[in-house]
Amino acid sequence: MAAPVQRVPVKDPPSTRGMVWIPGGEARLGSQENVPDAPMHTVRVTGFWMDAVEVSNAEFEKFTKATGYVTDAERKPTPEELPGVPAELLVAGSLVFTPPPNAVDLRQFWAWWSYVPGASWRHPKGPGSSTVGLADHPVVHVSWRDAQAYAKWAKKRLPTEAEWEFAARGGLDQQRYVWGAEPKVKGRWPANIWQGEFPRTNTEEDGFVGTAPVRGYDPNALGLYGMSGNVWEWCQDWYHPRGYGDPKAVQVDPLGPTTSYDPDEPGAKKRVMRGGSFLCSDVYCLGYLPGTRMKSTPDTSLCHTGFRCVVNAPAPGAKPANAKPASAGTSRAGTGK
Ligand SMILES: [Ca+2]
Repeated sequence: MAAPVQRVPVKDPPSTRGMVWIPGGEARLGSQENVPDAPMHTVRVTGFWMDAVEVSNAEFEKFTKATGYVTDAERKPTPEELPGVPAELLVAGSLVFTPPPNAVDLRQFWAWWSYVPGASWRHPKGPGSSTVGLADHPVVHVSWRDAQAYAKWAKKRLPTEAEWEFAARGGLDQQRYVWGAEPKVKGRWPANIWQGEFPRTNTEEDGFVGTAPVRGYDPNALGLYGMSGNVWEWCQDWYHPRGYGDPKAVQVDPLGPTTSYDPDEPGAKKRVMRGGSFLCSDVYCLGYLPGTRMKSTPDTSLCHTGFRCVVNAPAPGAKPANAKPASAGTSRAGTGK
């Protein structure tokens, strides 16, 4: 029997405007696709609030205007951050998806990823591009560190990986998709992923080649939009292929492993990303399914990665926790690591 979660009063609870209450409970999480790093396991999660949508360009702009924050992609890397890299190559930029001109082996991911100097959340495709017309699209080219900075400013935090998947499944038990068992709903794609021959031909059946508006598709059963496809979302956890612990034990509000390991790149410590992106399809990337995982270093930014936040605050209708100590909130170290 797992230890009960310690409850502490929440003083001055944060605003939950634009957020959805995720009732706590127990669920089977993990991939049904026999993905080695995501075995099925049982998690018990305390209720929390989650942003209904991914953080949009408009919301991120409010943050940068209020704080003057400069993202990792906008900042020239130092020689200490990238030892051994020639000085002329130390330029601000980010990773942009570029369809290759010729057929490629799907293992050669470098064939469609380019480090583009000047690419950032303000210039998603590089110099000359902008976010005009994309105010309600998810912000991209934000690193885990950038997401942490935003969350701190917003008095929120990044979700744990368990919270993210628990919320994405929305009470549907072990379903392949966040909307159920079938790939389409009433003949339509319920999420922004990739249709066509990856990575060269996007037939845009779902309406979008790149990002879609944060409310571009129907929400899941809990009222969360975009929990499948569109952009990957940073979680606070370190990535480790065995990060779920004992699959036979019930994990209570797990915070993830205390260190990171990626067998594909053993020297790099990485954070978890969830939910997949507009580049996902069953041919290339199952990341848009609720149980599958991705990882990247905390300073990496990409054109298909954003985030959303969560907070611990009293449940809807609960009495203020500072008046009655048992109503809500947990002792979890929820500010990230
Ligand atoms: Ca699409």
